[in-house]
Amino acid sequence: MPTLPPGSLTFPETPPPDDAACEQGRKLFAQQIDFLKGVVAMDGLPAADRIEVCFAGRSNVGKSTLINALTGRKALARASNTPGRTQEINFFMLSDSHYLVDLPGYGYANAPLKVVEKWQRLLRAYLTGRPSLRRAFVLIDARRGIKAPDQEIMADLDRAAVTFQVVLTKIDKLKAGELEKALASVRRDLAPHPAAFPELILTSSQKGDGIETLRAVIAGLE
Ligand SMILES: Nc1nc2c(ncn2[C@@H]2O[C@H](COP(=O)(O)OP(=O)(O)OP(=O)(O)O)[C@@H](O)[C@H]2O)c(=O)[nH]1
Ligand SMILES: [Mg+2]
Repeated sequence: MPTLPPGSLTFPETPPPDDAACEQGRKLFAQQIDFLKGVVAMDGLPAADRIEVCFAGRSNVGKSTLINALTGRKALARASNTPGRTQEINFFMLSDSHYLVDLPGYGYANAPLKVVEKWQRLLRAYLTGRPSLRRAFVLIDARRGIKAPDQEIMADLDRAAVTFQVVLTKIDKLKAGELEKALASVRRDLAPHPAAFPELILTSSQKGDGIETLRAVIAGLE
């Protein structure tokens, strides 16, 4: 690991939004939000005509739960303890300006191989070939850190030059010392990725940490 000059910190936490940014995020997410459709093939994608962000990550990392927390809706996106719950690319329309996209998880070995391969192909095609995708949020379970399947997705995003931002999930499950350790390993693992947005968002959908920040970040995308 390269040594850094004192005081410099790669991949710092996204600073809390100022009042104006906070209000912008709150307003955006207070608007009408509806499920549009579940997509199983690239030709089923809606027109790429608005700002789009997606939530990618290993199965069970908390993608659907995070979308519910952002929108303040308990069961907008289907979440569950059963890995592999989200099996389609689910589009949610936020006002008429944004799409939020809930993706099927990767790294889930418990489904038939053919099915897994199909999702995987679709996921990659979407992540690397969607012109309106402004940012991919790659969710990482704070307890687990970045694993091989995450690295593969990140490498795809690097090659396609799609900016991705890491969102740590379930930070409520960590003690303060554990969080520091988790952050250090995530920072180290992200360093080689040119497409990684240089800030991290720490979240707990359960406790609400980071939700305001993430709303403001999404609202700030152009
Ligand atoms: N403690 C805690 N649990 C969480 C948090 N976020 C999600 N969970 C739990 O993690 C489990 C998986 O959440 P989901 O949102 O379904 O995960 P997913 O990434 O959408 O999973 P797939 O659709 O299978 O890929 C559920 O039991 C959630 O309640 C969090 O911030 N804190
Ligand atoms: Mg899901």
